[in-house]
Amino acid sequence: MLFGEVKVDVKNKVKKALLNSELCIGTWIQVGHPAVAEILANIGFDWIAVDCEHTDIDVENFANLARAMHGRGVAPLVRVRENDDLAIRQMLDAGAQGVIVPLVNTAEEVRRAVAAAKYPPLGVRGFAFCRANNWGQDFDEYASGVNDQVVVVVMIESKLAVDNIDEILAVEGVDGVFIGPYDMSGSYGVTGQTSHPLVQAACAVVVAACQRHGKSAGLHVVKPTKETINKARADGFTFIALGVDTVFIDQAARSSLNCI
Ligand code: 3PY
Ligand code: MG
Repeated sequence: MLFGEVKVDVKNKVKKALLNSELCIGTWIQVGHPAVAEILANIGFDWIAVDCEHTDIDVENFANLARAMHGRGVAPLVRVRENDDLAIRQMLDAGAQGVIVPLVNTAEEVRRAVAAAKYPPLGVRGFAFCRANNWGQDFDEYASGVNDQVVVVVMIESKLAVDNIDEILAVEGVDGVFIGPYDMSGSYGVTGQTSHPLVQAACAVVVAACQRHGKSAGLHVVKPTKETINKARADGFTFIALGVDTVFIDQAARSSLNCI
């Protein structure tokens, strides 16, 4: 990766995959228990996103989930509760390697998310001793390097965002976009019908724009099956979240009971 004449060594494997539009598979946590994080972290996903938008998972809870993932080869990401400086800063300070920012509709909103995730001069993230820099032991190294490593992905979940997709993708510092199929379906007036032609056409517009801008297209395959996963890949998505811990419990328990 080149910034001007300076070659940056991207060590964050999720960011590297995003910058190269390589397949990068994660999953999603809504149950804020470290045991769930440990189980999922051992399976081989590239990343796990902790969902703070639609759960009561807070910063303390996230830090404990990140501790549970630590050393197991998986990158902890957070779907932050909203596009807010403090919501983003606190999760990065707690050890998130990147943020997935929900309900972003305009380039201005993307610039705000990117600024929140980067230290000055690129952004407005505040400096402090925190879990991410080993409570200050790695302060200098972290402060000087993390802007090039942190992942910033914005969620495309509305018709307005699809209409603005070119301006959104043109913002420097956004590594990719991620479609929330349920909000997207609601925005097109077909709530819950994620396979509806209107939603599918919106997804195709987003993927095509990502390909034009050389950025990664992401999708949450909320209910993963061979068909839904293969379709996501065939449609051109490379940054894919498979399932949700709650959905895995539901699917596995139902299929066990159905064996009787
Ligand atoms: C959505 O479907 O809207 C989501 O945010 C899924 O993560
Ligand atoms: Mg959503």
